[in-house]
Amino acid sequence: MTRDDGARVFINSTLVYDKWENGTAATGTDVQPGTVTVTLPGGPVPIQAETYDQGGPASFALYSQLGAAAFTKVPATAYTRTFESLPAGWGASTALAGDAGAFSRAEVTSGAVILTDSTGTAHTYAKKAEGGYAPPLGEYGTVALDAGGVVSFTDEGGTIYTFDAAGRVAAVASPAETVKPANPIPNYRPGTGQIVSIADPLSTNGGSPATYARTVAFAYGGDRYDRAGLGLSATDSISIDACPTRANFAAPPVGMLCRIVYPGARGGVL
Ligand SMILES: [Ca+2]
Repeated sequence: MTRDDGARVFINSTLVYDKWENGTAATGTDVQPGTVTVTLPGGPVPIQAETYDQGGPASFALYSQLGAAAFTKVPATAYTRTFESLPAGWGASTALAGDAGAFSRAEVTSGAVILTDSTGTAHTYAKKAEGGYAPPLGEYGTVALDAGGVVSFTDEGGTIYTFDAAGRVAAVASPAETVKPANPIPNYRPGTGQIVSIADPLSTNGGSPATYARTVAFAYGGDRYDRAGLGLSATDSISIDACPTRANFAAPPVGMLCRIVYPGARGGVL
């Protein structure tokens, strides 16, 4: 840590750094090793960091060390962000959201289930004293939790969203699909819930698993070609960014939508 003044840090709900006191450690790194050992399960874990300032300058930074390597400040890219594909103030067209991709995340709190749609708007379903959840004013969806706390949500049109344990969309089922399977098929990136492609079900090759000739692909800041699914050809390098940074421009923020590839496009450098 560097801190000015007090700081404490919890990793996976365990207090691992505890200097809730006045003082500065703005130059160099204040190490408090051996206080607590936390075994990390792999994958994202919650980090809670608290700080206060009693006066004068104020600063706060978290460092990590791998083996005997030098301490390095934990980069912003190491943190899992709440999924947000578009900047504030931007909206998603049907091509990005679609009827089948309107909700991207579910969060269970002690008093409510909060659903986030593809525009970043939160829909709070408050827990009722008699059981179940009350929809927000003007909405008529139904939220249910299974024994493991996994959320399923049925919107007013009958579309059923199932979320995984981390709150990301796991499956979307539309009632019309059983009659006339023509709805676009969204494909989500595991772990983040970002939509990576939307396929036209009528362009299926009939295989199992099926592949689709007509697919719109989405790439996000930080993606490489091999992750973005942008239709590589043999001459493309997977080591280049899906959204290359042009001279005099800043790189797209990590996780932010930066490229949409329509059917027939060839993967290549922008
Ligand atoms: Ca201070």
